Amino acid sequence: MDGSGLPETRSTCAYCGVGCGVLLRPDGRGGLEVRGDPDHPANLGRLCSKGSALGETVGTAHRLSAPRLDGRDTDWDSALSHVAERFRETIDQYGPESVGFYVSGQLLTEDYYVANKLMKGFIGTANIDTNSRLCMASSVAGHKRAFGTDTVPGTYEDLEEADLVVLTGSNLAWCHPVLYQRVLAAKQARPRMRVVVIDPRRTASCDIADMHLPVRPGSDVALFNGLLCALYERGALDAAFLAHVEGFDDALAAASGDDPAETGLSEAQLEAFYALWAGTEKVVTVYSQGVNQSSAGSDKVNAILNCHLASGRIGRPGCGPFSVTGQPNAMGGREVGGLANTLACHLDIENADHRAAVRAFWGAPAISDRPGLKAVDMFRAVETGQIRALWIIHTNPAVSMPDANRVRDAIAGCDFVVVSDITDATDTARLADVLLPAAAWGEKEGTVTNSDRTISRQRAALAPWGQSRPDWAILAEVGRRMGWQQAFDYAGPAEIFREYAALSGVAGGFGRDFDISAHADIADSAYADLAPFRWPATGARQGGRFFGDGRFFTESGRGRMLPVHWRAPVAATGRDFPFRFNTGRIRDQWHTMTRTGLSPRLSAHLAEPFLEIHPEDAAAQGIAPASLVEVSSPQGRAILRAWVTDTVRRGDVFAPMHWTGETAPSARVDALVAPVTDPVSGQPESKAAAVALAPFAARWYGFAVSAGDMHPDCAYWALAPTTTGYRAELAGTNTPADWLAEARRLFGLDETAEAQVASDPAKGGFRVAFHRDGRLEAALFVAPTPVAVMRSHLALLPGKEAWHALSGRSPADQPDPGPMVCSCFNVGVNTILTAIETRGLMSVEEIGAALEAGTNCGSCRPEIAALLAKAKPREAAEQA
Ligand SMILES: Nc1nc2c(c(=O)[nH]1)N[C@H]1C(S)=C(S)[C@@H](COP(=O)(O)OP(=O)(O)OC[C@H]3O[C@@H](n4cnc5c(=O)[nH]c(N)nc54)[C@H](O)[C@@H]3O)O[C@H]1N2
Ligand SMILES: Nc1nc2c(c(=O)[nH]1)N[C@H]1C(S)=C(S)[C@@H](COP(=O)(O)OP(=O)(O)OC[C@H]3O[C@@H](n4cnc5c(=O)[nH]c(N)nc54)[C@H](O)[C@@H]3O)O[C@H]1N2
Ligand code: SF4
Ligand SMILES: [Mo]
Repeated sequence: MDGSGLPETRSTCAYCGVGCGVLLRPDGRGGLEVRGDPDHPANLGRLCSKGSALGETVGTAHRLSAPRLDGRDTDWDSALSHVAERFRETIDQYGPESVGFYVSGQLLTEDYYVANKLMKGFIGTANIDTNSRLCMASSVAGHKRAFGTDTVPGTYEDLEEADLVVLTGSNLAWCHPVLYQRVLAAKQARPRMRVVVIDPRRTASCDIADMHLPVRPGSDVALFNGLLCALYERGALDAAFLAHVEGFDDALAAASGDDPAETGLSEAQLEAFYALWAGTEKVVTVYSQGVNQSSAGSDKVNAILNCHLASGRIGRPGCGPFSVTGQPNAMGGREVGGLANTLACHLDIENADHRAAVRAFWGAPAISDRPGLKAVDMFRAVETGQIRALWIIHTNPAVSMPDANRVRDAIAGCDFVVVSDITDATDTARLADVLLPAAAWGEKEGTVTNSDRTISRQRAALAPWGQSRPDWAILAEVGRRMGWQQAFDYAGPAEIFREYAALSGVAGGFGRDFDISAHADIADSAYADLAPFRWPATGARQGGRFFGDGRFFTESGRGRMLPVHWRAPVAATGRDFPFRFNTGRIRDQWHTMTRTGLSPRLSAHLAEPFLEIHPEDAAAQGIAPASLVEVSSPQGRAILRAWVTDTVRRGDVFAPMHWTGETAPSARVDALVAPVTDPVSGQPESKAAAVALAPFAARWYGFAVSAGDMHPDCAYWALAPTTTGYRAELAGTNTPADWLAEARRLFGLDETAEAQVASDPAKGGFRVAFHRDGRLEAALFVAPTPVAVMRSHLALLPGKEAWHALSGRSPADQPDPGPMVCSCFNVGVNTILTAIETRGLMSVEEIGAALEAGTNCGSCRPEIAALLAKAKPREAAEQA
């Protein structure tokens, strides 16, 4: 395909917890060609839009290439000595509790293992926490309460074999797209399969739903408590399985005290859901951040687990609760014990025998005997000065933590901050005293565990960028320089993996679930070739499901049902802050966009931060479609584009979490979120802030395209890459005195760029297009109301001869494709709508055949279906 002749390297996708296998081949230009691995059990060759675009996000000039100390490039030796000395000095002077690591579920297991060993065993404090606190902590807590360990009982095949798949607080279509496609394919093959989506919003996942329950935010416990009562009343409990379960009476008594009406659903909706669940033997309940990211997250998890335990719908094919993990190695991080309240290999920090065993295994001088600070408390301790040296690895907390402005200020005020990242262009990296260049995905080696306990290799297909080094190597070197030469003397990831597998055997000896000791002696060559496998992996046991046999990891050996009660989100909505602020993900961006945000095709799907708001709420607040909204909470404010839509409930609004100081500084949504946490798991309530809305009083709105960098300086801006350069949305409260001069400043263009101007001062309109050597350099469109120009057409023009650009429209012979729907084949809304109208296309398949849209990764199929649904009634009306 590429002529490079190089063999393909088998690896695993960099992004979500589905953990798809990929085949990588260098493209000879520093990038990679990426395709799905047909032999990987998670995806069998499929990839979603993000996985398909991985090649566009590697080997770019955005990379950090050398260590940096106080803003200046330095060598590794100086940087690492400095880090080791400052941590050592801080510990000597203020004790081990004065330092912290904040790491990530995107680290490879080997990286994570070294970080955890260094902190818990050698520095001797458990002040290591991870962004998994913002992600999986409630599932971990719920699992441990019910099962005695943090175990995901089932496998992906269960989602295909189930007769009922319930998605609660999961937008699987956008966040676990390949798993979603597996469900979709199973449903097409077996039409009696039912899908229920429980989500306050009507999401893309509802495309395959037989039932959508738009619950009141935070009310899942009431819903599942109602289900438990319904299972009891309908005789749908499993008496034989209940013999292996304790706590049933208390759980049922608690459940019967809750009123399912708290969900805001009608009697009929509740009855239909309960009847379907009770009447179906094979049920899988998939849950994700709508469950975890809640001040009642752990109780939500246990309310779900209660129903599966009581009905015996667990650990058998097609049955079970299923917590889908977000990050590529969220599971691996939990397994190594990377959370502040876990130890290693599912051993418990509070258990003296476990501690002694791990300490002996590591030959460690110390072992932390109590949980460390969980993320929110950790940054609070940074703020108060209790933590004086902080190392942030593979995460961007200045954006993703609740109360993000306060967290950003706390990091800025910390005595000593080390950040390991692949780029310096992040809100957090900008605050570092020492910035360390990490080797990125595609350049480093290790393992990850996906949502169904499958451990796969990530492998390198490219040399590390510049001087960058793998995270494990950076951590191990600091460990050695702090004086623990032998404990951190690793030759490579294979050696770390062997040690880790051996330690898991120690855990297995304590009867823990996580045991991969079959690999404790794995040779380097076997590690290099390691094929995906599901844990456990011991001499006696390989993979499989847990708990179908009624054996659990609690002290009694029985599963545990918990009495839980519904409670409302902590931030009360009321007169001052009447709206419920929900946040989450969009299809084509990954978190803080440091990688997906580099891809023009991924950025074309949704190029700007937005706020979904119900039409009646928008009307009542005087918010016009496509205008800007000012959103405020007691913590902060944001400015977002209004997306008026009835997919949200009245009173709820939704905004994506992705935009940052780098891409849209006034759209950092975590600036609005209160640092409220679940009392058991410490996970923040990221989806239920209380906010007020008001029209943003923009004096002018702008849209710009440019071949080169832009330097926006106004109240609102959002920047996105295009195939020709950049595009930006702009808005301001002050009108520049000289628009032409302002445009030259924005684009960094001097007088040598020829300006073509059209202005209408009376109406507040101004347009300028800059040309050089007959080619368009940049163009700016300004108006007193949201600018109406053909954005996707204009984005194609920079670098081309385009004297018509100033008109803001495409010439008749070049139709405007409209906003991007299919990012694999660059097919826009207008192209699809036109094809539906002029060619009479009736199905997603027909559109695929005609335009290719939706035929590669399939991530956009729900959107194509929605366009069809919209277009068809119109067609019917026209024919009538
Ligand atoms: N495209 C893309 N995919 C990703 C990621 C990404 O950044 N981009 N990130 C990955 C990561 S780390 C994670 S953790 C996963 C997250 O995957 P998901 O959890 O599926 O994603 P979210 O959009 O955060 O939230 C899911 C849904 O929860 C709903 N929700 C909010 N409040 C409630 C509630 O009270 N009850 C219920 N039942 N639902 C509620 C929201 O409306 C939202 O639709 O995605 C992973 N995959
Ligand atoms: N309001 C709100 N807030 C949320 C959420 C939400 O739904 N709503 N979701 C939460 C969840 S579930 C999650 S998981 C978090 C995610 O939030 P973060 O973890 O903060 O987001 P990322 O953008 O994934 O940050 C990863 C960082 O690692 C860098 N990086 C990439 N590769 C490497 C590497 O190989 N080594 C190193 N050292 N660095 C690398 C990237 O450039 C980037 O800066 O956000 C949480 N915050
Ligand atoms: S579903 Fe997409 S993002 Fe997730 S692992 Fe697979 S290809 Fe990567
Ligand atoms: Mo996550």
